[in-house]
Amino acid sequence: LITFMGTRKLSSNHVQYFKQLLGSESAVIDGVSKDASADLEAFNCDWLRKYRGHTKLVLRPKSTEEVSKIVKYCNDNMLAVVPQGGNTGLVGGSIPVFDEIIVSTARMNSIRSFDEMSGILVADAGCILEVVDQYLAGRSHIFPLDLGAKGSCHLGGNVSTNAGGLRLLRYGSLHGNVLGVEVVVPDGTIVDELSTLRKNNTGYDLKQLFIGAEGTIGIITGVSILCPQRPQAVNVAYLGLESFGKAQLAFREAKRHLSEILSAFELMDGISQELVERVAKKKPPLEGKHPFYCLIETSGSNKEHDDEKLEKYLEFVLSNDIISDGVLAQDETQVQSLWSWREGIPECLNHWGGVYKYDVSIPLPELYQLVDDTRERLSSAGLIGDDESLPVVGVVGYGHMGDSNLHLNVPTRRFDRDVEKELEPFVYEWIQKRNGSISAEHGLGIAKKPFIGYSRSRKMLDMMKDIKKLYDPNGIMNPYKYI
Ligand code: FAD
Ligand code: 2HG
Ligand code: ZN
Repeated sequence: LITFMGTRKLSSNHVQYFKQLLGSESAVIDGVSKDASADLEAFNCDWLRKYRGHTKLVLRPKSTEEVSKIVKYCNDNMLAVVPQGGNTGLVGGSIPVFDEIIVSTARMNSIRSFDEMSGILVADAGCILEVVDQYLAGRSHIFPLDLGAKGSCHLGGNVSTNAGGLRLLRYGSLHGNVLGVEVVVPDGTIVDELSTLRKNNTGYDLKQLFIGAEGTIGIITGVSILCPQRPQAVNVAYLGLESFGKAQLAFREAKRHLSEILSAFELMDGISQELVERVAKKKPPLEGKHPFYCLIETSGSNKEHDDEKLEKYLEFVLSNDIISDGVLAQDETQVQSLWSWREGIPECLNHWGGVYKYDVSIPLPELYQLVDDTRERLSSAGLIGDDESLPVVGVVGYGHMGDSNLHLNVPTRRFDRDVEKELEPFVYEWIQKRNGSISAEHGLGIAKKPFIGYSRSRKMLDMMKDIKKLYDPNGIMNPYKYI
C-alpha cells in the first residue's frame, strides 16, 4: 500500500505503543499483527458503499488526553490519521484513502454538562445526535440540528461537516449555535475553547475554522452548543403541488402566514416519492399523484394558536390554487410518518447499485431547473429507463427548499463511467454559471475536493491552503481530502 507523501508505513512497534497507551482490548482494532479485516470492514467502507479504505488500525480512545497522545505520536512518527465519527458522511471524508489510521470517537460519548437556564450543553464529540436529543427532550430542550442520520452520526462529525439538516431554517447553522470546541491539533496540543458564552468578541473567532473543517486541522473532542427550548406544539403538513412555481408560492405564503412558527419547508419531487413508495412499500399520504410535494413543519409554544395559523394558511393556499391537495398530521405517529416520506429518501435511493449525489445551493427561482436539465441530458444520452440494461433509474430532486439547498440525486443500477461523464463537469459548470455552491451542506471530503474551484476563488483556495500548512505542517490530518 502507498502511504501519504512523507508519512510512514505502520509497523507492529507503532501498534504496540497504541496498545499500551489505550490499555483495553476493545480500544485497538489491530489488523497489522493479525488478520482483522472483518472487524475493520465497517470502518473502511462508507454509508454510500462508494469509497473503500485500507486501514489496518482503528483506535478508539476514551478521553481527550488519549486523543492528544495518539495525535502527538502520529505527528512525531509521520503517521497519517483519519478522524471518524458515525461514518454517515456523504463525501467519503471519514474513509482513509490508503492505510491511514482511523481515530474513532465512538467511545467518547459522555454528556459533560447541561444548564437548563441558558440551554447550553457541553458534550463529548462521540455522543450520538439522537441520544443527545432524547436527553435534551427530558429537559424540555431540543438539539438545534436534526437529520436523517441522527441515529448514527456523532456531534463531532456534525460539527466537523457543519451539517445543515432539516431545521436550519428555524434554528440557524452550527456556525451560530456552537459556542465552543475542544480540539486536539496535529502536534497533539489540546486547545480548550469550550466556552459557554453567547458573546465573546475578543480576537479572531478561531473555533469557526474547525466547524466544517472535516478533520483536516484537528480532531474535535468536545463541543459546547446552545440548545433552544423544545417546542410544545409541532404540526406537520404534506402538500401536493402541480409545479415548482407553485411550490415557490407555497413557500412565500408559508413565510407570510407562519413566520415565527415555521420550522421546516422541504421539497420532494414526484419521482422521489414514487421511489420511496416502491422501495419502502407503503401507502402514500395523498390519494393522487403530483409532480411536486412539500413538507411544512411548524413548532411553537401554543397548540391552539399554531393550529389556527396553519389552518388559515392551508385554506389560503388551497382556495388560491397554489396547492392541489394536502394532509395534516393528527398525532405524533402521523408526524413521524409524514416525515418519513422526506427523511427516508436517501436510504430508499441507495436501494440500487449506487447514487450520484450533488448537494447544491442555487438562488431559489432556478433551484429545480438543474434537475430538469440533468434529466434531459441523461435522457438524450439514452442512459435512463426501467429497462434493467440502462444504468440510470431516475433523476431525483429534493431538499431544504427553505434554505435554497437542493439535493440532486441520480440513483443508478451500477456506478457507470458514461453516466459520470454526462454529469461532470456539467453539474458543476451549471452551478458556477449561477454563482451557486457545489457543496451546500455535505462538505468536500474526497468526492468534491477536485471541484472546489467551481465555488471558491483562487485567492480563497490559497488562504485555505495556508491555514492547512500552518496547523498541519506534516500533512498527517485527513490527507488527500478537502483542498
Ligand atoms: P463522519 O461521517 O464520521 O465524518 C464526517 C467528516 O468529519 C469526515 O471528514 C471526518 O474525518 C470528520 N470528522 C468526524 N468526526 C470528527 C471529529 N471528532 N473531529 C474532526 N473531524 C471529524 N448532512 C447534512 O448536512 N444535512 C442533512 O440533512 C443530512 N442528512 C443525512 C441523512 C443521511 C441518511 C445520511 C447518511 C447522511 C446525512 N447527512 C446530512 C450527511 C452528514 O454529514 C452526516 O450525517 C453527519 O453530519 C456526519 O456525522 P458523522 O459522525 O457520521 O461523521
Ligand atoms: C438530506 O437532506 C441529506 O436528506 C441527504 O442531506 C441528501 O442524500 C442526499 O443527497
Ligand atoms: Zn440535506
